[in-house]
Amino acid sequence: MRGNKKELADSKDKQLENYRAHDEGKKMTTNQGLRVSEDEFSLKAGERGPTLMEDFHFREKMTHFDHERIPERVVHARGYAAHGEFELYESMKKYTKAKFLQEPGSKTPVFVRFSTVVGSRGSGELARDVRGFATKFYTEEGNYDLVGNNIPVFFIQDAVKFPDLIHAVKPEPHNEIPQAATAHDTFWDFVANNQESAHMIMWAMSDRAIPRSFRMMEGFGVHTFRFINEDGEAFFVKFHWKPTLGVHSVVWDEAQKLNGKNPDFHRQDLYESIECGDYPEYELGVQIISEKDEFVFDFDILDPTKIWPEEDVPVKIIGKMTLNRNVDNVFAETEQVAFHPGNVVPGIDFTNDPLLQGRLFSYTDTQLIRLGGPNFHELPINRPVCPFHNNQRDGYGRQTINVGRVSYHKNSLANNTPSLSSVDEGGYTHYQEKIDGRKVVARSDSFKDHFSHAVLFWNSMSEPEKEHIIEAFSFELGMCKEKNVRQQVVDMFSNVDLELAQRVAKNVGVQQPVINRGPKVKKSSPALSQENTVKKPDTRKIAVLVGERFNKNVPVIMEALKNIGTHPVTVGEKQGFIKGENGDELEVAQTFLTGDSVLFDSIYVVGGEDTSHQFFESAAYFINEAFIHYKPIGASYQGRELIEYLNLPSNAGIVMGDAPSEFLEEFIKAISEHRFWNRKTY
Ligand code: HDD
Repeated sequence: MRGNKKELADSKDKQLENYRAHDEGKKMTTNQGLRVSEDEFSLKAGERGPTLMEDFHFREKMTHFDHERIPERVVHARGYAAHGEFELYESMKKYTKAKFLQEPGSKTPVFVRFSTVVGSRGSGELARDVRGFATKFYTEEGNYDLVGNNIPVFFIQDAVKFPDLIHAVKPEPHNEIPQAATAHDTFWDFVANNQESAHMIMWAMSDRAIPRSFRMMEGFGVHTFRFINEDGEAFFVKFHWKPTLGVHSVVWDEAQKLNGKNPDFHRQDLYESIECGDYPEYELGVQIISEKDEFVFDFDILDPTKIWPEEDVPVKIIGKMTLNRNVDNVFAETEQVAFHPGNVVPGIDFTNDPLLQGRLFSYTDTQLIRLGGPNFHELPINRPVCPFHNNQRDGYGRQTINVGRVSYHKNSLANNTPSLSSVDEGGYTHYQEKIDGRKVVARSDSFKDHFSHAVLFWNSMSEPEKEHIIEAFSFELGMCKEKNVRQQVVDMFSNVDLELAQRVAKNVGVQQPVINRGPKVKKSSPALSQENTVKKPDTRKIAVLVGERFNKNVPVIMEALKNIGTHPVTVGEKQGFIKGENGDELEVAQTFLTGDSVLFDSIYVVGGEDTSHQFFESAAYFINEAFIHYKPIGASYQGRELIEYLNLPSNAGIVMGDAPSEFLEEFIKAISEHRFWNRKTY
């Protein structure tokens, strides 16, 4: 397809329309198209007799049901996805010939699946875990998949260790405990004995591993890839997704509670944001290093446990992805989508990163078992939007009807078609990197420094972020039963920072290390700290705690909050309508039973003149929770009395006021701040 811009942007949606079935208002039939007259009672020999084999409708319905499940992904089983488009800001012609990166303003349809790594398909979404961030670009030259994570480095350097890593992190095999958690002995035993994981562990213990929303996390291609331009010149490249809402997280206590209050918190947030038009946006950035600079850094640029500090290699923003459509059917799209880091287009190629090289095998292999055969590329969600022709044939579930008798290359019966494409015609050619070496089972010496970037990360954290990391280590190791494992990990991280290791040691009852044998790194990278992220109030959810005879300004303030793009939600004692002092009505959207402070970014307490003691008790619980989670709290009218009565130990992030415009100005500033780490909570 070599269509115009608009056609390309809509091409995936149009293609999917051919496969959509609209069942509503239709007659029920069997899968053979036979109209069904009864779907409640099976065919029996007598009213109270046994069901008969000849009831083909029963057999078909039951058989299909019995086979509804497919194996979940061996990792990243719990995920959620959406459609969208990628728009290019600036041509990348200088670096790559990839067609979708040539013309500013061009739009490419995308499908993005976010996921946790460790848990099963039904697990809670607020696990402390890496998040998958996989994007399929349906380009006119074929599908390009950027299969990344929200953390820019990985646990291991060579793919051959991936099964070991995953065996260690998954629930322990003798009792299948714990679900969706790294806080257990086998994982930390792996870490201590595979110290290349040090840098990634620092990220996993940081707030990055408990994101507030899929909409508020970065994405990274992790590996170093290659760009190749029309002239055959190559560049090393790393990919970044930067959310326009900034990078934000929840606190660990909140994450654990959220898993109970709403284990679907992240998917619901994504789904509802798209439904209400708060489309998630991420800018695409690239870091580029020319081939001649391959060896100028003090780390190996192919090592997937290293970052390219943004201050040294700036991230060039080249386009924006907007997610603007939810799927129609989660199984058909989200579950059956098959990503593969090896799905590339001309102008994008691999490097010798041994982790990437191994991934190139694993993804097709896993789809074969998960999707039941080699034809998964024919599933609607996986089909490229450009035509595809080759001599591959048959296999389970084959849908394409290849016409003609020729299914081999070369041939004369079909004029030697499907024919090959020259480079000029868009034929893919692998970059001709010169390789000179012996076949060895080895790790390059340049991959052997495991701690410098872990220290760089630690140095870059703000004080509150450092505290959270210490708490996370203390929680995780605290859940390990083997003292020896706890001791090994503490000793390992004394190579990063002695105080970190000592404080964790104290918390988990092992000996405090006394020497830091790690690298002496003074450098920091401000881009790594969430303190320096974008802060704005947009799309934030505010619980408005409101009761009978509320102040007449409450609806006015709520309207103003809506107008600036936040989502105020009324929370009260009972569902239904309540009356204000001037007779105005407000509908209570959630009760103290169905809502909870952890489900909101902020709370606004207004109460009412006729609220019960019970209201005050429930509101006090909300306020206390929001307070210990460092959230902005606003209060007006009777709400102010309640806050004063509670006598909280700090007023950081607490905005009180009755005059709407002054109150709003301060409160909105507080909401943008997201959390008040300087709040004393005890
Ligand atoms: Fe992987 C899935 C990301 C290393 C083997 N991986 C998977 C998904 C993401 C990543 C986002 C879910 C895709 C989806 O939503 O369907 N994986 C990564 C990143 C890695 C990484 C960023 C390191 C930089 N993975 C990695 C290695 C191997 C695998 C080293 C094996 C050699 N990954 C798989 C897999 C999965 C997978 C087993 C499971 C389901 C699937 O592929 O489709 O093949």
